[in-house]
Amino acid sequence: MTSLLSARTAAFLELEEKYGAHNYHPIPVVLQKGEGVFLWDVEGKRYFDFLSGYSAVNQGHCHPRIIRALTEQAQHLTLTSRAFHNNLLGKYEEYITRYFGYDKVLPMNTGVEGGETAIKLARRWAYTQKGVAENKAKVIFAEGNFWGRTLAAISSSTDPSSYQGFGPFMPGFELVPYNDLASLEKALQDPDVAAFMVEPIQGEAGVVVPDEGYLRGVRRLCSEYNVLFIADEIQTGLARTGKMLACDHENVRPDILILGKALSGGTVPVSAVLADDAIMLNIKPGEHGSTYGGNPLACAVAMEALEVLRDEKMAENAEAMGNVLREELDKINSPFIKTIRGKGLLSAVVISHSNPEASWDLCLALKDRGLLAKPTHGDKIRFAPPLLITADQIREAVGIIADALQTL
Ligand code: PXG
Repeated sequence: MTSLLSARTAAFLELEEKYGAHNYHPIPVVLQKGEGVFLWDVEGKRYFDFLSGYSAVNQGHCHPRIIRALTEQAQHLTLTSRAFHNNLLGKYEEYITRYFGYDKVLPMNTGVEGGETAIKLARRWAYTQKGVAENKAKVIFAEGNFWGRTLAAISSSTDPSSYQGFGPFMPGFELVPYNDLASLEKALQDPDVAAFMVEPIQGEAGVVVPDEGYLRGVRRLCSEYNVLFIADEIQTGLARTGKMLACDHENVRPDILILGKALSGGTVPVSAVLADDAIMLNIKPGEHGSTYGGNPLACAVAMEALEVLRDEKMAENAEAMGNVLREELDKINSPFIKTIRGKGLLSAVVISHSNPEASWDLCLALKDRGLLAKPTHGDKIRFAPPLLITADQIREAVGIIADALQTL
């Protein structure tokens, strides 16, 4: 099924098709404006945003405070590189380490760089602190993980569309099933293991929520076997699941915490790796970094983005509105909804239909009715609106979803 496109929209699509690499398959909508929970296309049509830039826009589109911080700082200083100091880096480092309760932060840009940084920290810690022999360190990942597109990230992937045809792969990576503490314990018994890197809820895999107690179990096992627990909270963190961090649901503190996406409220790429001195100080000057990491524009924006989350009680709203969303979705009487799952405002429905294209078709029907969402892994559709959404807006959006399901 294809929805009818105007000549105007088609022209934008053709331009991308002709001049851009074909590495994405977007929903055919061309957006030009965003405000809060809404997006507008080039025809002026308004949509509920139920993706939030894969959770980069938790604070809502063009949040006025974040945009003010961005534009004000942009008029003074945007980048110096780390060859010199800048007047915001220390202030930001103090702010974010106090906010999350770690000794130190290492600032990067994209989420995947945060993951790479965490793994380098863990390997270095294994060699200098744990006593693993040079080049022998192992990092364990969970099957179904997604942490980006670099060669290291795809080396831990179990999704052929991520890794196939891009080998050879990074050595020293091993996999265990997600949500399986017995398998994890077996893997951690190997004395060469430096770290276990895991998403508290698997986002890209389709919002896979582990059993209650899994994260506490991971914490206990990592401590018992002297292995670092790396939490990839790039998609789950920053109030998305109803707590500031998804790890907070089980009151566990990872040894290394990776943040990204909403750390800039959807403005510029900002990621951060947080850890205590015993881990962080093993990397010395010249051994890691990035041209844009810690730039003053990013520092100004990240502080405001974090402040907004707290001031506007976005974690609390995500918790309350997530419950409303799943209650309302539960009321829809459709044979095509197989499962509804999630935590806070990170939700997904699993579609069951004889047509393998049903989820895609449903997203087109949603688009036609004014709601934007995207399928992941065929049959799953993530519903993750900005965290300032209201109960009335959720009811209106679920009305659209119920109506669109009728077209299948
Ligand atoms: N960790 C998690 C849990 C993620 O969801 C990353 C790391 C990587 O972040 P960067 O900023 O490097 O993309 C993600 C990214 C996409 C795409 O189009 C990315 C994500 C989800 C869906 C699509 O690459 N998450």
